[in-house]
Amino acid sequence: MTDEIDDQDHNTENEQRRSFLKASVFAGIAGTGSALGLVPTLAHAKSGSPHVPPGDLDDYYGFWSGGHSGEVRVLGIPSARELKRIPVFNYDAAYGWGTTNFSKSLLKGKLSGDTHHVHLSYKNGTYDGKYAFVNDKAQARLARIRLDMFVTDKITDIPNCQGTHGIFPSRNKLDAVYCNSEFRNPLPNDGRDMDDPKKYGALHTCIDAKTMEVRWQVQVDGNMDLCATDYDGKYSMACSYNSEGGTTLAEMMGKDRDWLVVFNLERIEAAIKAGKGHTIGGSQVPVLDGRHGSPYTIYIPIPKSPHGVNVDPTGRYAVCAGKLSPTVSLVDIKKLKDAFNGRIKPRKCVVAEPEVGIGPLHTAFDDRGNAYTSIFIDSVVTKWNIAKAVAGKNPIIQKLDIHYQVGHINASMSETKNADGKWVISLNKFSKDRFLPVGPFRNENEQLIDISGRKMKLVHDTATHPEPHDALIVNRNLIRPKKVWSMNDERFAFEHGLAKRYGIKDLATAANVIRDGTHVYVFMNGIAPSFSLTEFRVKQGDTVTIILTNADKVEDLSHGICVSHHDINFGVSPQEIASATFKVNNKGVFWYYCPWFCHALHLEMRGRMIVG
Ligand code: CUK
Ligand code: CUA
Repeated sequence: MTDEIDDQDHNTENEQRRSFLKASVFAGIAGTGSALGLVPTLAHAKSGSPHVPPGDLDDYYGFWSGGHSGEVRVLGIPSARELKRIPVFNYDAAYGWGTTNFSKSLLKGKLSGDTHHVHLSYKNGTYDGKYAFVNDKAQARLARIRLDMFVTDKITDIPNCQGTHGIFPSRNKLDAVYCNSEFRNPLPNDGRDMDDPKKYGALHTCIDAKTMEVRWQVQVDGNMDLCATDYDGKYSMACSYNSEGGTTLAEMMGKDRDWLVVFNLERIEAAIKAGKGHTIGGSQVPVLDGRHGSPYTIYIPIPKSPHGVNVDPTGRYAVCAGKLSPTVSLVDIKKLKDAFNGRIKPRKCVVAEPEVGIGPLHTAFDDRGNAYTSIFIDSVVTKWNIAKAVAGKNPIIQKLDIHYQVGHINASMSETKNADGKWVISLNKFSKDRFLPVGPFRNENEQLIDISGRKMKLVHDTATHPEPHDALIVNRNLIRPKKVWSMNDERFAFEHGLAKRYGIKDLATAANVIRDGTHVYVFMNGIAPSFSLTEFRVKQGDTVTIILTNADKVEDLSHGICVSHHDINFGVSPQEIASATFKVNNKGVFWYYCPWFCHALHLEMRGRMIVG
């Protein structure tokens, strides 16, 4: 291994174009690259092919956050084919998310969210295949997705917080999910202290991964960004900028160092158990004061406005990127105990601080002791060696150009003990000239990099709908989704409750219209290619609840119901039960039909709602 930086990707033409793009980012006018009429001319490496031939399956599941779309996406890797969009905080007509009574009970009237970070539940340092968790930065929520069915099953409102950003689950067992609030706000936020930002606060929140209930919160100095846990269940960590406590950009960039905040979970749990928490406003969640000087936290100084914290697969090091400093700080997790006991200064936990490029953000790992850091302003991925950095040697192995302005990066299985060093995904914020132009709002460009050899090789560009922030690449053997629902699933409790109340014995064969005052309950099934009711009659002004069961048991045979002019549209997959409730305001005939192509006579799968 040599210490030289690999220059093979820096040909002259490429350099000129990149210099322009870099300058434009500094000047805040990124996005004008195509005005120069530049044509992509890079010759891509051809080996490590991402091609998955027709009929073959991918080796990995990719879990992508969907950013301001509010969803989570599933891709196959290495093909980068999009397999599914799982609605979480957003409206989605295909699945009826935002329409069905179940989804409405979770969304509580909100139809937008901002998902940044998706992480899966763990057992013994690797994925247990049970759940995915994702944050909503817009409305301070955490959602859970069931991976047996790839559906959202819980959404938790996080009290006292705004800008819930970094999240990370426990890595030793299914226990907790830790959530950082990025914005500081008055505590409680009820009209007090509005013009006194010094009194604002940000909270680190612990949510029970099994019940999704909020267990406790710890108030910190500064505001937090990304989150990571260790592998032993002892610590959670948050990179923290704005140690200044400012409210404007200039104020937030005043200091040369901010922090990595480390939370001592054992001490926090003990204090909560001993009843030491206080409550804020109307929330019942116990809160501890973890600001400077508390036994619950340490603040490790990190240059400068750090962004991103990632723990390597050995569990020994946390890597915290500088963002406004060209460095990454390597924190030795073994030293945290001494820092908590006051035997060493927190800063002594930093065992190396190599320069990796301008604007470092996030770091992923292979199985050979190497780290891959995304460098936003330089538009490169820097490969560097952890052991060399700790030994004080030049750790840089290669800098690979990406296109353009990478935010998150991740490697296959990088956030587990079983990192496998096969692929890196670079989630680039600007695509500029890489795809056919589609108007002023552009897709993003996500680039697949083969990291199996000594040199990284760029092998694939993928346009994605804006804006994924983060992604996981998970060995497919760890995920075991089912193909058909069980009609007894707890998800259908509401519909079973209605059936019981109105004496419906079997939802799979139901064909009943039951009036209860001005509320009409319509129980029907779908079996390709027909509904069990080809018509039902209601009165103008009624409220109608349709309870639809897909009685087919055949894999991939979905139905659904769309009621013309009533904004009702939802799907039911095999053996699934769902319901939706709506008002009928106008007399007339309204066709309902099955919106999922289910049969040669799918178009005939319809009926009439007659409103008299
Ligand atoms: S943040 Cu987006 S690039 Cu929300 Cu993970 Cu760093
Ligand atoms: Cu059922 Cu189309």
